[in-house]
Amino acid sequence: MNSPQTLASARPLGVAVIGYAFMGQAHSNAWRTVANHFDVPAFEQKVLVGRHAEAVATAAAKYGWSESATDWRSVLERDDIDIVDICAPGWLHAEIATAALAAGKHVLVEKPLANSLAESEAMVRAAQAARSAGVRSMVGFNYRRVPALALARQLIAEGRLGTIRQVRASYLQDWLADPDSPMTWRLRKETAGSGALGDIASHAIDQVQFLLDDTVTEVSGRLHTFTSERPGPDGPEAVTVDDAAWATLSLAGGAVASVDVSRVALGQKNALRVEVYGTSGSLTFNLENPNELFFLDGTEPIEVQGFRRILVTEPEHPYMVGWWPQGHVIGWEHSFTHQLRDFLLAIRNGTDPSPSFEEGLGVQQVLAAIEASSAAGGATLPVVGPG
Ligand code: SOE
Repeated sequence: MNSPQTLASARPLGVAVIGYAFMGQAHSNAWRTVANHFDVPAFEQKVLVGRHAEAVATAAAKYGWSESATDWRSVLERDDIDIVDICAPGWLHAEIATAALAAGKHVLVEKPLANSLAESEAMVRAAQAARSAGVRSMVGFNYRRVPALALARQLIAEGRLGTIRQVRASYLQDWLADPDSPMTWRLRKETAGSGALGDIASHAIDQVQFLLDDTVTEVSGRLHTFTSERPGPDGPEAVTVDDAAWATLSLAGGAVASVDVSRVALGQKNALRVEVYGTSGSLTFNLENPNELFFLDGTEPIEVQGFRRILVTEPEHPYMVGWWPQGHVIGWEHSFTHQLRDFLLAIRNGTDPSPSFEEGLGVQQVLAAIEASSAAGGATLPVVGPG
């Protein structure tokens, strides 16, 4: 394994992003922004990688990359590339990430970690081997870096809610509500692994574990596909993944959670909602209003108790010191900028960033248990760790 570039070396860290569609654009935007707002180690936006030469060259010029390339393997051979940020679809994560780690590159990979447990386990093994050589790896559950959700975790850790009893997490979208919306790689099991489950329940489950700093031990789940065929380029194609998923979860610390996700919830655009209920307080959040966290302090006299809106825009709030003067709101894309800030600081400080590949695997294990439970008619099943 090659040695990673560390702070001791004088030149800026060289960055490659693989993938230039939605997530490649979101990550590129964060790479373009992060050093304007946070004190991070110097880096250069070297190369954007994609399959179609012309399209990736156009995207690279637009998103601030010095060059573009079509062969990710040759990019991994380059000595001037230190960080590989993988925004390619899930079926490519394991192959690219394990090769990049073996080449001594620090790796950030979009969620979900991979499409299967076997691939996720291989990625964890690669990350562990690389870690001992100082190579860092992280999975991109960007919503951990929404300031309001980071604040929610702090309040829970400080005991402001008492003992957590119950969490409701839902992630509702409607971009597949129209049965005539066309087939994409996200609707084929062999390319996407699963549907709403892997794509957005992964975020909701990660939030439950992140907010409570706890682990899901048992699940009962159900998956459903409402539209089983969609128009493809050569006629109708079978949809082989779920449109929606539901699960109840038990956590090691004694809390219970419900998760429901959908990509056909007409009218819900990108609604990641979280409600946390403890013995002495409650919190609610909706990503469609990302600067707001609602907090109820159950220790106040009952006649003045009520949910209070915290506008999470003060420099005292997580990440906000990097942005505008107090009171100025930020948006969805900032979570990716914060994610890069934390990843780059971990590289500079020689620490392991979170969520690690192990944490990503933990989410995959919960997803796999929900899928197995659904296949078994909703049976309650344990979350099974690696072999
Ligand atoms: C599509 O459902 C999607 O782009 C997810 O893949 C992302 O993780 C989420 O942030 C927004 O919705």
